[in-house]
Amino acid sequence: MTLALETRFPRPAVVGIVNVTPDSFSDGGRHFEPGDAVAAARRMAAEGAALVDVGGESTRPGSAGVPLDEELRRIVPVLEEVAGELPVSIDTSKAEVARRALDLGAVMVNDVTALRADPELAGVVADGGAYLCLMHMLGEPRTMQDDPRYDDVVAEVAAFLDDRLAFAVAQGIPEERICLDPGIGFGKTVEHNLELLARLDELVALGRPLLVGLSRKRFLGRVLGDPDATVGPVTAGVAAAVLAYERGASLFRVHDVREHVEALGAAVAA
Ligand code: HH2
Repeated sequence: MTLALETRFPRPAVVGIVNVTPDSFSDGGRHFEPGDAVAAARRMAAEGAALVDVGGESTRPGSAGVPLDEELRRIVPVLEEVAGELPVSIDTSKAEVARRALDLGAVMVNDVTALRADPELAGVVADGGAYLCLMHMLGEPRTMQDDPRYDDVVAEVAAFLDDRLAFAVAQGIPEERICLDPGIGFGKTVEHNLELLARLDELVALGRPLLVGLSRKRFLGRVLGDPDATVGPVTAGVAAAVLAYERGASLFRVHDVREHVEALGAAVAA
């Protein structure tokens, strides 16, 4: 029997990012060699990450997809080393990648399309007894930052996540294994991201743990006055994560694990 997600990963839980990609927006290529990715995953776990999220496909604004065989070629050697040893999440939208990752010991699937891209992914998650993260995205990575518009971004993201949660449950994935994510930066302007953070309680009210990905995102550089920023400062991401924790977020997908573990540890104690 699988524990409820909130029991297995009590808040605040830090999720370390291991992008096995040459072109990720904030750590582009740093862990592209399997040995580097394995070392990074082990370091993050030692620094206090509750999970490490391994991904072989970049979702940066403007990026195109990666073919299945290339995504497998990137992530399999890394998962062979760490997925039996550390709690691992697989950042993928492809059922076949998720299946291989779960076979190798991954415990969670992080799907930025919220089960919209691959009709077989829900079944793989259900059959594998895996945890699942459902994220909101408007459009697709290639075009999502081309003038995104909402009437009420928070209400629309909440309605989307509620709908995708119901879909996942209808596909046989127990609700207690699912967390939700507003998808900071995925088809959102700076103002949309700030509005989501300001009204995070409306997403917490959906009743499932909330994962937020703020780490190094470009809007953090832009709010600090650099209109061309492509990466946000680590310190700004840490501050935003602490605020999000105070507003009810549970999981924090981050590049800089030690900094977040320390800051969130202080936030818990204070
Ligand atoms: N952000 C990114 C990728 N995956 N998954 C979830 N659930 N939430 C997020 O906010 C999120 C995500 C993008 O960040 P990064 O991993 O730094 O870059 P890339 O997608 O280019 O690998």
